[in-house]
Amino acid sequence: MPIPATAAGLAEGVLQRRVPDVARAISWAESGDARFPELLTALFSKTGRARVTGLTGSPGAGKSTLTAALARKARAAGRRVGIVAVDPSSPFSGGAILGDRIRMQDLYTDPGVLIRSMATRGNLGGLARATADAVDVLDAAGYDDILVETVGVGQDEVEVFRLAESCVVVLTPGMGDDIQAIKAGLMEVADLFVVNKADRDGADRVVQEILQMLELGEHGAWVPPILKTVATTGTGIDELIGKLEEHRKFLDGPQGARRKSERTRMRIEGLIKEDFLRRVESLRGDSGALEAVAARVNARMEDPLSAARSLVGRIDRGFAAAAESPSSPSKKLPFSEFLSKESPVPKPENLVSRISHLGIAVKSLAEGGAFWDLLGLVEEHREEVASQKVLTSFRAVGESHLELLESTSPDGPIAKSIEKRGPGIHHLCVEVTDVRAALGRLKAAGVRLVNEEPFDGAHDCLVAFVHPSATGGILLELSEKKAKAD
Ligand SMILES: Nc1nc2c(ncn2[C@@H]2O[C@H](COP(=O)(O)OP(=O)(O)OP(=O)(O)O)[C@@H](O)[C@H]2O)c(=O)[nH]1
Ligand SMILES: [Mg+2]
Repeated sequence: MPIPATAAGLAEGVLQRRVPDVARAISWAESGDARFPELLTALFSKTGRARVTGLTGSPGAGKSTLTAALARKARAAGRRVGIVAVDPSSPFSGGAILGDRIRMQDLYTDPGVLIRSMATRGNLGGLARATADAVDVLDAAGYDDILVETVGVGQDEVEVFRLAESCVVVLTPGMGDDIQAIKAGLMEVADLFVVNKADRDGADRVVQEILQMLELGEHGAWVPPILKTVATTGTGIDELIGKLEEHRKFLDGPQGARRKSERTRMRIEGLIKEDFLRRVESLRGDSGALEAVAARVNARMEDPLSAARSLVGRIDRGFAAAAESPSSPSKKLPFSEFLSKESPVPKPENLVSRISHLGIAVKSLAEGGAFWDLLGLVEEHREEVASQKVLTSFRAVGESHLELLESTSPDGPIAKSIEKRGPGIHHLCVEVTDVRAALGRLKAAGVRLVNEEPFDGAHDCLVAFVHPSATGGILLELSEKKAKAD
C-alpha cells in the first residue's frame, strides 16, 4: 500500500497502525514538514494513552541496554513498544558498534516494536519539539510504552528529556565529576535514578552521592528513588519497572495532574520560543535587516531601542504577510510559518468602509450650528433619537458628515457629557459593513464595549458604541446602514 501524501490520509494510516505510515509521520515531525501541523491536529485527540519514559545519562552509561531490557519486558507482557533514540551513538540509531546492534536484533525484527532515531539538530529547541511530536505519533499509533533515550549533556537534550512522563537518569560507578554536571542540569527533572553497571566497584558510592544531593536539593511530593541495575544481565530491571509503575500511579493522582499541566505548558512555551527565535534569526540571514540597522546605530543615526522596536515591527509585518502567501515547499522555515499562520497576526478582513460622521456635543443646535453655517456647511437633516435623548443635526462634509448633538433631557448622555467635559467632540462614527460582526470581533479580543448589542440610530442605521479606553481616547460609534425595505 503506498504511503499517503496528505495529512488526512497519513493520519488514517497512523491510526490504523501501519508501520510505514507511522515512520513517514515521524519523518514529517522531524523535518518540520508543512503538513505536520494538520497531521498532529488529526491525531492529537487519540494520544495520551502511552506511557512515556525518558532515559538519559552520559555516553556509554548503558541507556540503550536498559532501554532494550525495558522493551523486552514490555513485549513479554504483550505491550507494543516505541523507541525514540535521540542520540547519534546509540545502537538504536545505528551509530554504535555493530555488536550492540546485533545483540538487539530481536527488537529490530519484532513487529510490535518500532525503533526510530532523531537527528541531533541541536538548535533552537527544534529537537525537543520534533521528539515530542514523534512521541505523539507513536502514542496515536497505539504503542503502549514509549521509551526515549537521550544523552544528557546539552540543554537541548534536557529539554527533550523533561517532556517524558517519567524521567530516568542513568549514572554509573566511576563517573567522577559527571555527577556535578548531573546536579546542575538534571537534578530537578529526575524522577528516578538508576546506578547502572552495578556489577562494577563503586556503585554504592554513587548511590550515596545521589542521596546527599537529594537531601540538599528540593523535591516535591515524589522523592526520586535510587536503583542499582546491571542492564546487561537484567538485574534490577523488575525493580525499575516497579518504581516506574509507582511513579505512573503518582502521576495519575492530584500531584501528577499539576505536573502534567506544567509539562504541557512547557511544551507550548517551547513552541512559542522556537518561533520567536526563528523570527529573530530571519533578521540576520537573507534580509540583511539587522546589519543595516546596526550600521545606522553605529553611525548614531538611530538609538538601539528605536532600532530594535522597528525591527520587531518588521518581524510582525513580515510574518503576517508570510501567513497570507501560499506556502512554498522550498521555504526555509516551514514550521515557524505554520506557527505564524496559527497566530492571530494575520491581517483581518476590513470591516470599516468610511468615516461616517464626527459627533459634536453642543448646548443648542441653533448656537452650535451658526458657526458651521458661516463656512457654508448647512444643515441637511435633523432627527431626534429618542432612545439617546438627543436631537441631531447633520451637515455633509464631502463623503462624511458633522453631527451636532443637543440633549433633549438633562439626564441624557449628551447632557451628562457636556456637564463633565463641556461641549466639543463627543464621538467618531465609522461605517461598518456588519456591525454585529465588528462587535463580535472586538468582544472576542476583550475590547470594552458600551453596547454589546446594536440599536437603532439616526439615518436608518444600526449602531453600537465602543468605550474610549479601547480606542485611544475617543468614544467610537459603529454604524451599519440598514438595507432599505421597499
Ligand atoms: N558491565 C556492564 N556493562 C554494561 C552494563 N550496561 C551496559 N553495559 C555496556 O556498556 C556499553 C554501553 O552501553 P549502551 O547501552 O550502548 O550505553 P548508552 O548509554 O546507550 O551509550 P550511548 O548511546 O553511546 O551514549 C555496552 O558495551 C554495554 O554492553 C552493565 O550494567 N554492566
Ligand atoms: Mg545508547
